[in-house]
Amino acid sequence: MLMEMTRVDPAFRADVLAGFAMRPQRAIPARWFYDRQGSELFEAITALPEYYPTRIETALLEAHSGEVGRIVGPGRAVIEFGSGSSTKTPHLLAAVEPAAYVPIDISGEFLRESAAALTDAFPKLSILPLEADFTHPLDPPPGVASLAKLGFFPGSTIGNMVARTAVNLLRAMVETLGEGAMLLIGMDRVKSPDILIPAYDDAAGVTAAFNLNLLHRINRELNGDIPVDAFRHRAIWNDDQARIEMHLEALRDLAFTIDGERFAMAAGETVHTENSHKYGPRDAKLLLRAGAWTPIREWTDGEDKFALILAEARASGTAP
Ligand code: AVJ
Repeated sequence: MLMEMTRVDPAFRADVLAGFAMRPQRAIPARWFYDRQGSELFEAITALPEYYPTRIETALLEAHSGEVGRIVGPGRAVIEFGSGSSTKTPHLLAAVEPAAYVPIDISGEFLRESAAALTDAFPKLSILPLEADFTHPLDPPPGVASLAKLGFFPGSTIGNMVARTAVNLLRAMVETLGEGAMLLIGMDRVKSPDILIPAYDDAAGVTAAFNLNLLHRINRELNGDIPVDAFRHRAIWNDDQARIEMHLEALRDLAFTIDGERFAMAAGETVHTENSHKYGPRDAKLLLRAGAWTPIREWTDGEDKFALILAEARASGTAP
């Protein structure tokens, strides 16, 4: 039988080996969650009763895409950063009437399937998927060079970055999207840990499976022998940094190898696998301004759980 061999991704290998060796806190960047299984588990998370962000953001897009369309006007290229399954995108595309749609995602197979599904819904739209890590600077496809751009960065993915990385990315987006660019971004609000913790530690254990899949992925792709059953998922509210942290905690003293390198962890030690920063109304706008975007309109749900913000790439003026 023919086995499909997964080539080793050198960036994944480097981040995992460095991450397990990191002191005082072991940490692996959250983008490595999204292999095929991880992308599917994330889709399952978005349907959980405890995970409110996707439902609220989708409802905000349903309710307000028309207004977004009136502000930004037709004929732009919509560039979506971290498109995943693109489930929220149809509302926006229908209202904005873009000339082209460029979904960017790190999970290529997933990206192409989602793009194909959108082609059926928007047969006349030029869809140009880009398999890339959008945290690095990138060039939009040559076909959209002359079009004004609308960046679309939903899901509060910006929350996965610490402030300085988020600001660097927002500034890189100004460069990527060019003259006259606008950005529609979703940002999750600060709220009670009684709501936040269950959203990241659901009763059905889907988020736990999503977090633990990272260890399975390491075993699959980097020839690891991590005893995955000896870890448990943890979701912690870090109030000082206004973020949910996900960790994988060793349940006993452990030893394992990854690509021939040996690691040991003591019972209770964790690997930090994700940050999900939350933003108050002023925090959100300050972050955008620091990233060279001027907020021009904001929509939230009745309970102010999640915000959708439209910004444009122009200086806010006034004194230096
Ligand atoms: C990728 C930012 C949408 O931080 O809420 C969901 C990922 N992690 N549950 C988030 C995630 C655990 C998620 N986003």
